[in-house]
Amino acid sequence: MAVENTFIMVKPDGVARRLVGEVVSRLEQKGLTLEKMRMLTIPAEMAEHHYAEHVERPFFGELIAFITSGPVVAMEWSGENAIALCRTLMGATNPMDAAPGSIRGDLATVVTENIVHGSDSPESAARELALFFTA
Ligand SMILES: Nc1nc2c(ncn2[C@@H]2O[C@H](COP(=O)(O)OP(=O)(O)OP(=O)(O)O)[C@@H](O)[C@H]2O)c(=O)[nH]1
Ligand SMILES: [Mg+2]
Repeated sequence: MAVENTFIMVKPDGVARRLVGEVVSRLEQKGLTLEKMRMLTIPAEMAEHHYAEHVERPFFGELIAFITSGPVVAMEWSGENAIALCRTLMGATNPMDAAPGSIRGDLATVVTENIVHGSDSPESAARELALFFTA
């Protein structure tokens, strides 16, 4: 058990569908702590840095176009095991596989528009928090 900080983002579809409060509420009710919050429209170059691990994937262009298509809400959350806990609350990447009760399982239908992003490791969390909160 260790207190972790993680980067969570409500993607453009979640903002457009007025689900920011729903996402924040679920993480707060779980017992996690909201540390920072920032609304922005991500510039293309920043999006390419954020998703650099996916640059070779066939859906990279679609991913960048989508994540830059409107405002997002970027957040830092903390708590015991916050990284894995947030991934569990988010549900599987593809909403078709995401369990009912999870954010994606309850609220999303297609893989590109899956409402939230969450860091997948301590290294990703440090990199993503630096990208969004110290730039
Ligand atoms: N169109 C398409 N998009 C995909 C596919 N796989 C992943 N994505 C998108 O790319 C994002 C990043 O993929 P991953 O990092 O593997 O998934 P993830 O960690 O659950 O999602 P993030 O929290 O957004 O990083 C996903 O959230 C999806 O929106 C795919 O096969 N097709
Ligand atoms: Mg990921």
